[in-house]
Amino acid sequence: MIVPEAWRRGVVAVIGLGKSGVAATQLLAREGVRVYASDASDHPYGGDAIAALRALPGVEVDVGRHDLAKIRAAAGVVVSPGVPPGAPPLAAAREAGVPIVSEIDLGFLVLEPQGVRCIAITGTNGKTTTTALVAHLLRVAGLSVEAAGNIGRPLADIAVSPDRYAWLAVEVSSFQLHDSPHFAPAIGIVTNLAPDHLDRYRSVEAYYADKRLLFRNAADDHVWVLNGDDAAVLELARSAKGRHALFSLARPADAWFDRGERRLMLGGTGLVPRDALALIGDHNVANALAAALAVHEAGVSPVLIGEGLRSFHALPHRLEPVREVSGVLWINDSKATNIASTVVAVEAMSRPFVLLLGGRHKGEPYTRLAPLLQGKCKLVIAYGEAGPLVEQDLRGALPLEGGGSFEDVVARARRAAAPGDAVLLSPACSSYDMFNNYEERGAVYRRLVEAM
Ligand code: UMA
Repeated sequence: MIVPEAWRRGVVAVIGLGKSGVAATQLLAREGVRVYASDASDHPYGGDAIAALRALPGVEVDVGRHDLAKIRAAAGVVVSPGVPPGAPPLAAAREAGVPIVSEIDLGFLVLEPQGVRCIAITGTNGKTTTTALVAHLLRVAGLSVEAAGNIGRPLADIAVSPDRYAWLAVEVSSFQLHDSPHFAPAIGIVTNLAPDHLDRYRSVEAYYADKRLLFRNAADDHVWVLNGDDAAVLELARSAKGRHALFSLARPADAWFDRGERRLMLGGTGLVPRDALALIGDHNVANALAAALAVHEAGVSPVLIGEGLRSFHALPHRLEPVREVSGVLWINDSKATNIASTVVAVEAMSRPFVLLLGGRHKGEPYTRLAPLLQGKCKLVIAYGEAGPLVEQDLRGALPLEGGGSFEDVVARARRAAAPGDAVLLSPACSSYDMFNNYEERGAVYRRLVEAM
């Protein structure tokens, strides 16, 4: 493994003890590096896994605080994606000149010499579905592959396990790209770009600048799979070395949607009819085209790609049809934590619907939704911390109600929906005012719907 020599002489500070910090600590300890692992919270995301870290030789665990003196004295810092760059432990490390790398960078440093090849997937929306599609298509083609990164399994966790893969489909968020100077995927996908995470970035440009770091180690033999319909994506990649391959819903491209024939195409070759893809909405056709193009670049034939596309199903919490109750289709899109995702969901709807909108506000106005909802959406139920803001932005544009508890919100939706309608949970907000994360929000929604 390529651990910097200085790290072996000193102590490495791991900041944040969620999944990423736990895996990074395990990996460093295995390599004989001494670790100071800390988390500001009394209840770190890592939960029970943290107790086991204390038993590892050379590992000191601090929960409920970061000892800034120890961090300043460290030989290096490994940071979790959820820790903002301005957080005190990182500011202290920077001030003291301690090099900071992300957990994903550490994982990549270890895995690359083993010959693993990465397909990295980034963009604002569709990353997780596209990552799952890439992994599924490679698996159907008989290749050994694992999905990793933001989708759930840290790269450091793969590096620590004895499992070996030929390929990794790595979902990378802008947070993960931030301190990743060594990350160099063979193939990269950018699904699309839209404003997001304005609670963490001071501007959209700052957010896009982190996304551009995908190309920081671009080389002539790399391939970039880009959304040909998204000017911001093309601009982001403009000067990146390597081959640029485009997918499009609007016109013939390397991968494209033939709308007349309703068929997904790879150049001149048909892959599958649209109806053979079990995913709702045009945006998912774009995700499928991106994944198809990337795995084709990895050597998979169009016939096997077609087979994989036919057998793929929607991921939980992403425009996931839960159940039809008395003619009403309940859809769980809890993963929609920004306006752009909710726009995508609304555009994919083919029935009249009740929309559940709210949670913790992330900085963007909701006014943009009004013209899209008019005529399609029967009622908006505005709830959670963002409820009053949603009401303020959409009042007068369409029927609107405020909601109380999440149970109350679901009960109101049930009363308002008629046979032939849908109820769409696509909140455009984060979940942290009422839940631990969007998965929990989606799971509670599913439970309430299943109990009807
Ligand atoms: N913390 C500190 N000090 C601070 C700030 C936070 O100690 O100053 C601690 C928190 O108390 C917490 C820990 O840091 O215990 C959390 O770290 P984390 O948020 O990085 O959590 P992980 O469990 O390591 O999960 C991360 C990703 N989380 C985020 O980017 C916020 C997961 O993506 C990812 O699946 C996982 O690594 C494995 O790679 C989640 C996510 O929400 C799904 N991603 C965002 C998104 O998709 O929109 C980017």
